[in-house]
Amino acid sequence: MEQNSLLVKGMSCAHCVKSIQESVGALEGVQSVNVYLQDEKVDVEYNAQKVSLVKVKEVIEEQGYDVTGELESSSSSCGCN
Ligand SMILES: [Cu+2]
Repeated sequence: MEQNSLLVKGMSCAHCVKSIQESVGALEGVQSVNVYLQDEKVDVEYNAQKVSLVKVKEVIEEQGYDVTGELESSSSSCGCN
């Protein structure tokens, strides 16, 4: 399971939170979605075999928000694969 944090601009109320949670959460392979309105951050946990981060970003952008970046994966991976 991969975990990433995306920086998302344009979220302003509980409705925004809900629409992102529902649209991203509906993707196959997405395990959990946490939206932090104050931090303009969306944490997503997903199965990389089933869904890509690119797809997650697309879905957020389809809802009318801007994905401006991503934070390093919060799992303690060493990156050597
Ligand atoms: Cu809103």
